[in-house]
Amino acid sequence: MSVINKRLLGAGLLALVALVSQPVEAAPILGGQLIYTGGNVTVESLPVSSGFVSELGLYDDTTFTRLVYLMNDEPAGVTVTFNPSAYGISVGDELLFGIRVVNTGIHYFMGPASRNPDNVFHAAVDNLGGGTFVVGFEDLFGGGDRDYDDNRFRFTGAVAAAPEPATLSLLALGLLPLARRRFGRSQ
Ligand SMILES: [Ca+2]
Ligand SMILES: [Ca+2]
Repeated sequence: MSVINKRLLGAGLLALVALVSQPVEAAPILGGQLIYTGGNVTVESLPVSSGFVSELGLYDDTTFTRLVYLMNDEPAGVTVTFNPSAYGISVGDELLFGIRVVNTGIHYFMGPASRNPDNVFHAAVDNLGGGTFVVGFEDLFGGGDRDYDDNRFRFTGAVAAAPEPATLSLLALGLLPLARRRFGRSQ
């Protein structure tokens, strides 16, 4: 491996470390997902920005049926603590939260846009660090103004960020050519 390639690979690895160890000040991630780490999860309703009322629920990540109703989005400052394992969630499973907009009856989910009836992202995850996550939802079909603050909930406790597929694939794209070059030259 040339010195330059070694430097590039080193830079790539440093970037990887920086990305993995520095989620705290990142912008909210559209389509972000949460995973269960075992124990209780606490959720608190934060101030809303919407004319609609929505219900927050925990959903099954394969059938997208609601496992439990947790709370309405209003008023702010309401706290609910629950144990996801009581609803069949295992450690390492996705904690799939969604909303049911009471005014329209439509359910929207965290994670990929393809889960939603309009094929649009409906939730953004803000990793505040220290195991605290704020999830903001968009409550209009088609995404509306896409401000992702129509209702917001703060999660703490047995919850962690799922690896971000977009970040991982970008890293893979960046590092793969270096690896190819390295092995190509050694022959
Ligand atoms: Ca909105
Ligand atoms: Ca709004």
